[in-house]
Parts: sequence; structure tokens; C-alpha cells
Amino acid sequence: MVSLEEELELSMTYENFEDVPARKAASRRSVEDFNVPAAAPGMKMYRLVVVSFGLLCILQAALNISLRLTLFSQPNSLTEERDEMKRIYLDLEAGCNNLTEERDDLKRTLENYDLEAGCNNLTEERDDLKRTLENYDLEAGCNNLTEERDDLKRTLENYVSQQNSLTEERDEMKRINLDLEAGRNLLTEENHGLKRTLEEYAHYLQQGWVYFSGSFYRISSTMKPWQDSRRDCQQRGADLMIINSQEEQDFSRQYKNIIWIGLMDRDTEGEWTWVDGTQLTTSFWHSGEPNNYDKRNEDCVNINHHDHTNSWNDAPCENEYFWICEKKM
Ligand code: MMA
Ligand code: CA
Repeated sequence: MVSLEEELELSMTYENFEDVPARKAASRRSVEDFNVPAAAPGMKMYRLVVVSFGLLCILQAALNISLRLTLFSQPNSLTEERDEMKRIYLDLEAGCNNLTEERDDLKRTLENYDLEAGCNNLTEERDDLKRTLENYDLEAGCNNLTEERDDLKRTLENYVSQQNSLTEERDEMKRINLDLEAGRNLLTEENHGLKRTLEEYAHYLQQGWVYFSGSFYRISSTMKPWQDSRRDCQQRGADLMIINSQEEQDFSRQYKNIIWIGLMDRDTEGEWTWVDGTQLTTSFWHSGEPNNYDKRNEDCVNINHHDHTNSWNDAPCENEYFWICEKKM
């Protein structure tokens, strides 16, 4: 390696001993080519040397720093590793001491254990069990167990049959309960129906209607044509009287006025129809009736001849008479 001093010396030597005519020619050329002073090449060399020297210095410093960093960081990690090893060693030492103590304890226990006594105890226990087994009456034990089993079987069978009869009884009771429930429901319904009927009876009685053979009857206190009379009955929840029997006929004759009943042939002449739509079957016409007298459109029927069993007469519907309502119960 060439040091800085040597380099400088070399350049000096080069300047001193170079061929002077050649240098002069060169300097002339320089002057001609570049138009710079003749002393420039020396200065250039010098600058180059100084810059190189500076770079070398910086390199040296960088190396120095990196070396120092490496050297200072290594000892730290080595110290840590050493401390870790120390700790591991201490742990191992403690573990080893523990094991040694345990081993010594076990040794002492083993030395103190009376092997013979332990063995004798076991032998005695075995002999006891042998004697017990020899004395055990296998047959008797077996018989007892068989009897017990049979007893239990019988008890179980009794339980099963008892349970069966109880189940049957329960089912029978269930059926009876259902029947009773249905009966009670029917009675409840009936009770409600009777209540309603009773209320109806009370209502008609309070309004002054007369009860006879399953119906309530009411005689009007005014006179109206047949149609208006019928409307009045309907507004009271009833209709004009329908006579189906001798008893009803006799009952109707007690009223001494002329009164409309629910019979007419307005739809077809000669075809007598009750207000409930049924055809006339049993009739109680007075003799000579119905006659549609004088062709006056006698289409409605009244009770006219109270003193005769047959009391009916046909009369014009516009005529005004009393009337009798009937409410079938
Ligand atoms: C009245 C009237 C008729 C009835 C005759 C019977 C005169 O007319 O009531 O309907 O048939 O009497 O004589
Ligand atoms: Ca008549």
C-alpha cells in the first residue's frame, strides 16, 4: 500500500525528472487546446490526492464505527446467555437435591417396612375367607333364594291382576262420567228451554191471555177488518185462532160477539185455508154456510152463531168484527 507521504513524494519526483522538452510541448498543447494556465496539471493531481485522502478517512471512520458496534453488541448477548445458563444450572441443582431427598425418604421407609408381618396378615385373611367359604351351605342358600323368588313372583302376579281390574274399573268410571256429563248437558239445555217457556207463560198471563189445552187465547176489545185483526195478533207473537178439535170449537163459543178466526179462501174461491197454511179438514160451518152470500166475496170466516155447536159463517173480509188470537205453546 502506498501511503500519502509516498504518493506526494512520487508526484514530486515525477515533476522533477520528467523530460522537460516533452512537458513543454504538452503544456503548449494544453494552452492551445484548452486555453488554461500551464501550472494546472500539478494542481489537478494535488486535488485528486486530497479528495482520495478524504474518502479514505471517511472509509476508515465508518469501519471503525461498525467494528465498535459489533464488538460492543456481542458481549451483551454473551452475558445474557451466560446468565440464562446460570439460572438453568441453579434450577437443575435444586431439582437434583429434591430427588436425592425423596430417594433417601423411600430408602428409610423400605428399611422400616415389616415384610414378614404384612405377609402374615394377608395369609390370615386368606385362611379366614377359605373357612367361611367351606362353611357356606350352598344348597340351603340356593333353596332360600328360590323360595324368595317364587314369593316375589306371586306378589308381582297379584299386583298385575289388581292393576288390571283397577284399570277396568277406571275405564268403566270414565264411561259413566261421560254419560253423566252428557246427561247433565241435556238437563242444562232442557232447563234453559223450560226457563224460556216459563218466562213466555208468565208474559202471556201478565198480558191477560187465557190458557186452554196447550195454547194462550186473547179476545180483542175493538173491532177491525180481518187483515188488520191478523196483523194485531202477529204483533203480539201470535196469529188468528185455528180450530182443530171439538174442544177448541166449544171453547171458542163462550165469547158472545161475532169474532174473526184464522180461516179464509181469498187465494182460491172455495178452498178454505188456515193461517198456518194447512187445509181445512174438520169444519164447524153453521147450516147453509159457507154461502158467499149474494156473491159479496165472503172470503173470511167468523164465529157467528154462539148458541150452535156449528157456529162458523163466511163474511166479507173488510167487515169489522172482534177477533181472537192464539199463541201455541
Ligand atoms: C147475512 C150474512 C151472511 C150470511 C147470511 C145468512 C144477510 O147476510 O151474515 O154472511 O150467510 O146472513 O142468512
Ligand atoms: Ca156467509
